[in-house]
Amino acid sequence: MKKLDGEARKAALARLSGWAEAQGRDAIQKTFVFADFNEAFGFMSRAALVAEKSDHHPEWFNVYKKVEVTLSTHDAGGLTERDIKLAEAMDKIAGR
Ligand code: H2B
Repeated sequence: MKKLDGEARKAALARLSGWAEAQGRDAIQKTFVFADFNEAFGFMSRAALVAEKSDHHPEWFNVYKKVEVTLSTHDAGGLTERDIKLAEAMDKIAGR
């Protein structure tokens, strides 16, 4: 999988909303805030199934109703289309 750069990268990032480029590494990040822990963990459970099925996994940190997500393709050493796809799936699962 090829790292996204140039115009392809710009176009890919433009497809997403609420995701920002990480500082100091080639990755994207978003913080999801839910109503409570049950909603947050439900999101994580559904996202985990998508991640496992597509063999592409998030880096994430959960505290109560907040889930901080970082996406990067480790095998490629940076951002690829696989991260954009997972970001879109997570937005859909979270309903935003
Ligand atoms: N997830 C992410 N985010 N990046 C990867 O490069 C990656 C992964 N590689 N999940 C997969 C698993 C790889 O390690 C396995 C062996 O297919």
